[in-house]
Amino acid sequence: MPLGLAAALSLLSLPFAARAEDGHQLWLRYPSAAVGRAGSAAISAPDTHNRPSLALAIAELQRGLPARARQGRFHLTTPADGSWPARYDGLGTDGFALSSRKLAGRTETRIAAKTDLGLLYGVFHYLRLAHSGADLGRLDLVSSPRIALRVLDHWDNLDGTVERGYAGASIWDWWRLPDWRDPIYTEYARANASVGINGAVLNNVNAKADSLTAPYIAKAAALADVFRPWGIKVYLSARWSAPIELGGLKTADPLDPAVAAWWRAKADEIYRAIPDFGGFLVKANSEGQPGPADYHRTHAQGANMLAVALRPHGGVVMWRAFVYAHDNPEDRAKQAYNDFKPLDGQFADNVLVQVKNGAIDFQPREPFHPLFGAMPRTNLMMEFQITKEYLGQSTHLTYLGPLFSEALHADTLSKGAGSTVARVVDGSLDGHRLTGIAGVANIGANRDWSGSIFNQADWYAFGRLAWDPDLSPKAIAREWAAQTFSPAPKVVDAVTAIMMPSREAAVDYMTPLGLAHQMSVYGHYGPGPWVNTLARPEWNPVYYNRADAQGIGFDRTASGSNAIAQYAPAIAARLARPEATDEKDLLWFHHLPWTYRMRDGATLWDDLVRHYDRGVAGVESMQAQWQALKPAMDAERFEKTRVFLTIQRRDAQLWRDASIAYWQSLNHLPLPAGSAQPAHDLGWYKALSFPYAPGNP
Ligand code: GCW
Repeated sequence: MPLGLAAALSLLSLPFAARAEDGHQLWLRYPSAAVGRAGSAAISAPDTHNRPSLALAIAELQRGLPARARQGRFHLTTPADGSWPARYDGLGTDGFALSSRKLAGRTETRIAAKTDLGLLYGVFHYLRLAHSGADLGRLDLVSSPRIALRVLDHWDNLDGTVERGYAGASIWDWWRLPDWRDPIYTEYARANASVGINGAVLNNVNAKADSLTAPYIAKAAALADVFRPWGIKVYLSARWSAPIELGGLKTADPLDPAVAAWWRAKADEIYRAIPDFGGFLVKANSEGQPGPADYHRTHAQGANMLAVALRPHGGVVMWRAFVYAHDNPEDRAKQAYNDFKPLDGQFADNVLVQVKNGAIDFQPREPFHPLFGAMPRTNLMMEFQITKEYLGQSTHLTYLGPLFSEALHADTLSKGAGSTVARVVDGSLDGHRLTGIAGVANIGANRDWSGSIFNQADWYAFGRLAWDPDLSPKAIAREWAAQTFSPAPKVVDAVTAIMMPSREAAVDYMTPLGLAHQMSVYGHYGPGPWVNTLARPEWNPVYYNRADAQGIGFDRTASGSNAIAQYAPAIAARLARPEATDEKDLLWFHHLPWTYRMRDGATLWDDLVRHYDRGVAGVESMQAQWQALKPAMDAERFEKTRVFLTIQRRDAQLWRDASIAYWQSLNHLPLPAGSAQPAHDLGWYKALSFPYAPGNP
């Protein structure tokens, strides 16, 4: 091709690339209309020699500065570079300060941090404000992360599939690593750094031992090299039985000296390749995974043995509390507490026990996990699920900010009022320094990363809440909407109005009033409240709904499983009485007659139906609001979301109708006035089959 033509084509391709609104740019779009292109801005910063994070901070600032800020002057400083204002001495590691003032008609902006990574976070925050329409001329803020380890857990398998992944294949190209470092790894790290995420567990907790072999350590090391300047450490899920599978040992007993020695040598080997390796995540004695209980050892004995191997290198063990056993007849919701609570105080100080937000499994709504507040002498970290296994996966618009925030703000009352889950997790309640929060990633190889445009908001919100659990989910939605679509107040208001009630709508059409785990056998997507055929009792929806001719709900009071006794006495006393229980959680804790009177006088049955109706109506209203946004949206992202909302509307109706048809087959009650009969009989819903639904293991 003649040179001139090539040059012309490459010029042409630029605007096209910039115009493709497929969502790949996430919230970091820096739309060309808003970003000044005229030369570089005046940035004074220390020499970037050997300071890769600082170099990234400067490059990011140049890249993202909006036109309106380009004429200003920017100063980036750390204490090492002199001119450090004493009032910033209290900044935490990785925290930053932003200040600006007008000087002779020009805005002077200072970004100060104790570390280069802090500067990078400061730059990202400045750009977040800049692209959300904030006044940049009078900034004065300091911000430090409340939680030390802010981690994404990837349930990515070595064959490229993702367990519970709804956004395509894994982005880790294990086969071509470590040689080929796909540019997507840099984009991934940049997106994470922009919201303060500083760790990534690369492989599924249902782990293969192969991840710990030399070739795979080299692959993980290549990723670690890419992530390092962005402040992101890599971690690996460790398969408990690796000493047997890889080391040829006869046992994986944590008290066997040969087993401990194997893990020490393995840790040493990993740290030779990855000097800042974060540590291990472990799913043990859960859903068929091996673990220390196979040798009659406790979770603490298991975790501590690994902790010893990692300690010389500064690594941590994230030990999951998601355990329940097929041969344990106890209420599944009680089992993790029963196993872990007695171990409080026994875990090494470089162990974090990773607890899901609720005691069952990432349901649309769960009361907070009773382990929070019950293990004051243990580092407890939070595990959220960003990938929406139970909340409509990639198609339903169900913004998770309110779910995360609700869990973080639940009050455990363990040390009196204000003992929130957030204060357990950030260490302030019990004086812990090693703190962490994990989100099961919703990232895959789809162009839009998360399977839908709006699912990106859940990744974003996780990062923002991990930094500061007190941020309001609404403020986060506004920030995200402004950066993702447009800072125009009309757009931000309308997008936020769609997002904020969306999770409650899903609760209403899927599992209202404290119901849980009612999905079909096909990939945890559609309804199946009648299912009673799965191998383990607690895998079946009927285990959770306990519905019959007389009533519905799981009695977790003293007359039932007494799970309420796992909460602080004042909470347990409240939960003992249905009338004192929040109606949102009613059927989680109580088995009640269909005729039970709700607070507003309606029967439980009528109210339940009303919730299903409200859920469907909620989706209809989201559809209408989205439609009204059409003129303000690019065609591509508008259309994708429009179609997904159509799917969601259809699914919401299906959830409502199938559930009501099943309950009616038991209680034979008429629907309240104004509620329509399900379109089909129960047999029709039961016959639906979706054997290839995505995300199945
Ligand atoms: O929610 C369940 C999922 C499993 C998952 C498990 C866990 C990784 O259905 O796919 O396995 O939880 O959290 O370990």
